[in-house]
Amino acid sequence: AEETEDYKRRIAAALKARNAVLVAHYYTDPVVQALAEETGGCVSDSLEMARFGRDHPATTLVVAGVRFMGETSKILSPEKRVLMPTLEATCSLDIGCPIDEFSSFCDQHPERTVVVYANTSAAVKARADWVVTSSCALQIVEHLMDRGEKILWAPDQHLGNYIQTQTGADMLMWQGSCIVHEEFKAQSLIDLKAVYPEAAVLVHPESPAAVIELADVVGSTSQLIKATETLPNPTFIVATDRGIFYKMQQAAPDRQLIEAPTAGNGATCRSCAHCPWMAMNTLPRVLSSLEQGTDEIEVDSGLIPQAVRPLERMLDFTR
Ligand code: CIZ
Ligand code: SF4
Repeated sequence: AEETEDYKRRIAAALKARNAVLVAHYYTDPVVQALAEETGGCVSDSLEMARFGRDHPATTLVVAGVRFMGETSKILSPEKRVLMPTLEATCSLDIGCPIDEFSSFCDQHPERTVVVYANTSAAVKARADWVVTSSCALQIVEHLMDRGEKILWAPDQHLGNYIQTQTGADMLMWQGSCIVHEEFKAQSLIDLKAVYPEAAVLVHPESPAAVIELADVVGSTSQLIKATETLPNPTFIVATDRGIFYKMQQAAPDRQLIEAPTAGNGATCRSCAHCPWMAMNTLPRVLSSLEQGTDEIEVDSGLIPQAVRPLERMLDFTR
């Protein structure tokens, strides 16, 4: 604990000395989220992280999250220095959607509007017409449907299927998935619901359809946090990364929060409700990145003008 406080003090001082601000995702370690709050940074979802970083006057952004979040910040603020605790923090959705294959998929369907989730590389964004996050995907797809557009969707198949079910949009789907959310198990969730009949089930739409069907609320991270503030239930069963409990506890301190089950029938899961890449964002890495500038995000300057357009479209749409 003393060591933690020491790191926090040193990081706070280094942020100030370098005109830097810490932006953390809801899935990072609670200690990192608390530090971002205490030092005037922000804790949020990927949409608000992007907006905060762009609008903040600091000249260096320290993005505690995964690589696509750092890249998005750099694309929106190419004049700022963007550091990450480690450049090794990536995402299975990003890995599962390599630009060459994605680009030929797009080439095969030139009549479709290309909508990609924020969890993608800069190169994939540069190939897209729209970028969305789970907090605005539904509205943006509805908007495109109203204009009669057919959609090519990538990379998360579960979020894509959920949106297609909700809107009836014509969506051709890339088959990616999140290794954290795909582990939630419907049958175990039914069993857990029976133990806590008064609980509301909160589900992130990167989860499988059978899990989404059991939800009282389906939503992005910010929408699920909001639900813990507004719903009357004494207990919430939560199907998303457990890092989110930090903000849920702040929002609803008197409620019981339970992780949705990840291992059905005694099987073991690979990631058990916590993203292994988000977990790489430790205090020592935040400090060394700041002090040594080792893990700086670079985005090919040729990609930036292309990649910024679908991102700004999203930010304007959700303003
Ligand atoms: O699963 C993720 O990486 C999410 C939910 C990102 C975000 O905040 O949109
Ligand atoms: Fe990617 Fe899933 Fe980790 Fe989010 S939780 S960064 S979608 S692997």
